[in-house]
Amino acid sequence: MEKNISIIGVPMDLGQLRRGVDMGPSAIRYAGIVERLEDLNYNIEDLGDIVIGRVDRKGIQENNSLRNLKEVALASEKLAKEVDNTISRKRFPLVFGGDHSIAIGTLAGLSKHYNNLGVIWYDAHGDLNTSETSPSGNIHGMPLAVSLGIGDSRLTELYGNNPKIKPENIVIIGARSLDDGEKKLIKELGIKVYTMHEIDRLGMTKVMEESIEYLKDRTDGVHLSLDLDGLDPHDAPGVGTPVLGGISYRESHLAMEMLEESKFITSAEFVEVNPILDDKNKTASVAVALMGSLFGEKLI
Ligand code: HAR
Ligand code: MN
Ligand code: MN
Ligand code: MN
Repeated sequence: MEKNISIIGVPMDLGQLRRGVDMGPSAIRYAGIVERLEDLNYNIEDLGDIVIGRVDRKGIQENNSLRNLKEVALASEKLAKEVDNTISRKRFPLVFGGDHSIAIGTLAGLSKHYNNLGVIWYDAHGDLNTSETSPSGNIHGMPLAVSLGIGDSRLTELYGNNPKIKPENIVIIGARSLDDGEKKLIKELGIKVYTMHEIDRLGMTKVMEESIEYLKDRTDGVHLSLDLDGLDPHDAPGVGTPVLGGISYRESHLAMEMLEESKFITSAEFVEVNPILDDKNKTASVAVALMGSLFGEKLI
């Protein structure tokens, strides 16, 4: 793992309807991420937070098929630039959300540096909706589709080349709430998915072994996009769209440890931490603990 890490906060809450997820980056910092990584001998630079435009409450409540599109697109551009610069400076971008719409910007920035960027999408959801298939109009349910070049051009074409990633370079882990349009897209594009069924059936060890094997030779960098709702709500209650029957805390540590051993993760983001819905900052603490494992913390 690159020993120089740059933290980028993205206090974005416009990709969905639950207030409070904009406080995610603060909650993660408050849970001690900088000290945790410094203790592992990383050089940490905190770039602060991307400025998110405000919309009036009416704009948020409006039943739009792409809610708050303008502000989400603007923030994505800013984030893309910051991520792009970070890689250019040979540092590891570590992005804190914010709702998952921010992955549009992260992946756009990363795409300037890789021809075959791998993506591990650790999530209860597929985030493969478009304005046509979305049941909610919430952009946080769309970032993976957008990055594949599918969806509104104001999102797919931001920050240059389109598409940003290829379907064969994606692995989704933890899915258990997929909309019909998402299932259809997964089949059409042949995206590799480990739903909770496969995790139950094979165990996390095998799931990670297979995922690493699958991505290892076909990619020139691998981004981890970890939505805290991939975990079971018992372990990560502070998320806007919890889904029962998720990945456990220990299984998640195992996954992070195996990714650390693989040595192929080149960027990461931890999203959907909502301290307002949380139980004493538990979810941010879980995020920090998982980052500990991802960056090489050992139990002994
Ligand atoms: N699939 C639903 C939608 O599009 C719910 C998406 C919830 N998304 C997240 N990100 N929390 O994974 O609205
Ligand atoms: Mn210390
Ligand atoms: Mn998500
Ligand atoms: Mn999710």
